Order: sequence, then C-alpha cells, then structure tokens
Amino acid sequence: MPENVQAPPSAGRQRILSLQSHILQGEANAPGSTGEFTWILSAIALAAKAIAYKVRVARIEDVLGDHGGSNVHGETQQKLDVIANEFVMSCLGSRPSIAVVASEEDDEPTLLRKGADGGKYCVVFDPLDGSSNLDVGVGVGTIFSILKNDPNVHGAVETLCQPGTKQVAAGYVLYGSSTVFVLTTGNGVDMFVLDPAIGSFILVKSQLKIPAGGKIYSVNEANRRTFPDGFGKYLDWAQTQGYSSRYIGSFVADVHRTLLKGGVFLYPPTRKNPEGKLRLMYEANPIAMLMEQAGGKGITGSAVGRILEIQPTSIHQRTSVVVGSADEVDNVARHLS
Ligand code: FDP
Repeated sequence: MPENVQAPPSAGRQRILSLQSHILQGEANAPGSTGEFTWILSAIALAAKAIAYKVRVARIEDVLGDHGGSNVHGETQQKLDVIANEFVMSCLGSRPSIAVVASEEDDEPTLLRKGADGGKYCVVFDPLDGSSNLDVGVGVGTIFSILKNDPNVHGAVETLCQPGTKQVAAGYVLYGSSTVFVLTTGNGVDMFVLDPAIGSFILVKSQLKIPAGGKIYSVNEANRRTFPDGFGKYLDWAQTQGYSSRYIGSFVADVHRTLLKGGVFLYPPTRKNPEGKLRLMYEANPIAMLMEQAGGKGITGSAVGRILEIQPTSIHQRTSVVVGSADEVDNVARHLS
C-alpha cells in the first residue's frame, strides 16, 4: 500500500462476523434471494439465546425436573422441554416465510399458512434434545431442519414428509460450557459461539471438516446384548484396535464431540426400540446433513442405507443411526453386511 494511503480500520485485524452478517453475506451472493431465509435463522438464533439463558439459570429459577406430562413418544417431559418448545414456537410463528412448523414435543405439526398465503419454508425441530440430562448439568441442545414448502401439497404432515436430501438447511445449538451454533445451508458447515457480553453468535470456524477417522466410538453399550449381531462384531473389532469409548447420552453433545474430534456415534436398533430410538426428522436427518456437509457420513444401522434417502411416512418416525467420520462409518458398515 502506498505510504500516503491510510489502511482501512480492519486491515491486519481479525474480522468479527456474526451469524446474522454471515447469512446476509450468503444471501447477497445468491441471485434472486429474498432475505426470507435470514429471518428464519434469526428466529432460531433468538430462541437459542433465550433457551441458553434459561438452561443456565434453571437450578436458580427452579425449572428443572418433570413437567408432569409426556410427549407423543411417551417420554416424560421436563419443564425446560416445554419452555424451550414455547420459545422456538413463538419466535418462528411470527415469520411470514414459514408455512409449517413441527416440534418433536408436539403430537401434530402446526400449519401456519397455506395455499397462496403459504410461506416458502417449513421448520422441523427438537427444542431441547438430551433433556433427561438437564438436572445434572450436562450439555443439551436444540436441533433444527429447514425444508421447502410445496404449495401444491395439502396437509401439514404430507408437506413435511420429505427425505433428508431435500433439507435446505440444518443445524444444532449446543448449550454446554459455551453455547455453540453449528449450521449448514448446503455449502459446508460453519460454527458460531455465543458471546454473552454482546449477545451475538460469532463465527469461529468456517467450512468445518470432520476428521476422516478417529478411534472413538459412542454408543450406549448397556444395550449391546440386544443389538443386531453386526454391531457386536464391530465393537469387538474396535476394542482389539485400541478404540476409546465416549458416551454422554445427549445426542447433540455426543455429535459435537464426534464432529470436532472424529469417531462414530451409534444408536442401533435394540429390543426396546427395534426401529432405533432417535427421530428421523428431528434428530437423524439434520445431523446426517451436517455430517455429510463436513465430509462425514450418516447411515441407518438396519438396511445400511444413507439416512438422508429415507422417505418418511410419519413425522415422528424413528431410525437407527450411525454417524461420524467417513472411515469410521465404513468400519461399522463393514461389520453389518
Ligand atoms: P433424551 O432421552 O435425554 O432426550 O433422543 C433423545 C436422547 O436423549 C438423545 O439425546 C440421546 O442420545 C439418547 O436419547 C440417549 O438414549 P439412551 O438413554 O437410551 O442411551
């Protein structure tokens, strides 16, 4: 730079980019973009900040423990499940670009707009995954998936029953020692951390890649006797190869570790849950999209197929899950076939 020209204020300094600016930047580069997508992500980010705060003060405000009801899956709802669900619903409900929303906690999806009034997108979410861990201060998370709305398809369930390959965006927010927002809009994976002092999610890693391998498996090994044989064979093999075992029991927290350190997370079919325990649309699809976008893989344990290609027949359906580093998912698949 010539001596008489002053350097711009940002020259030589690290750039600070918020989630909002990052999305706006992406939209500016997408021809014909209307900005509607930004509104949806900002609603999710707002809900996430409110949930992050509630999770931090839950013990003080006495909102830990059972709510007294159970959700559509027959699971006991925690007070914070209900609070988080309301936060996300109220933040998303006011966005005119959303046609249908569905929460893991609710029996039926909510049709917000239809026909000519229909918004462009649908949002499916699990407001507080891993909530049975809340009382003991373990990391929990919100998971979301964004799909396009087809105005020619009538009925909320029919609209939502799209395979994971049709997701236009997916992500999770981990409420752990820091609040981390991990997002894909189909062009790689970006990671943001909430700076509580300024109330913004700040970009900390762009184009995040999962390590190709990693000798860590993450599974509830207490269920091992009821897994299909191939999973037992894989575990026997992994133990002879010097693998470590890590299982938090909170999907978002286990997935986050797997994404950053490599390895594989498994929730196979069990006697109690022959289809697997995790929900296809609220949990498996968004995480499989993130894993693939980060260079990893996501398959079901049963038919050894790609999770994202499953055609959902109901919005609450479950699936078995094997997600993580590409080489490690292949190692599992090798023992299943
Ligand atoms: P939780 O029941 O605490 O909500 O799908 C829910 C989930 O947690 C996942 O977050 C977690 O990975 C899994 O269930 C844990 O299941 P197990 O207790 O059967 O291992």
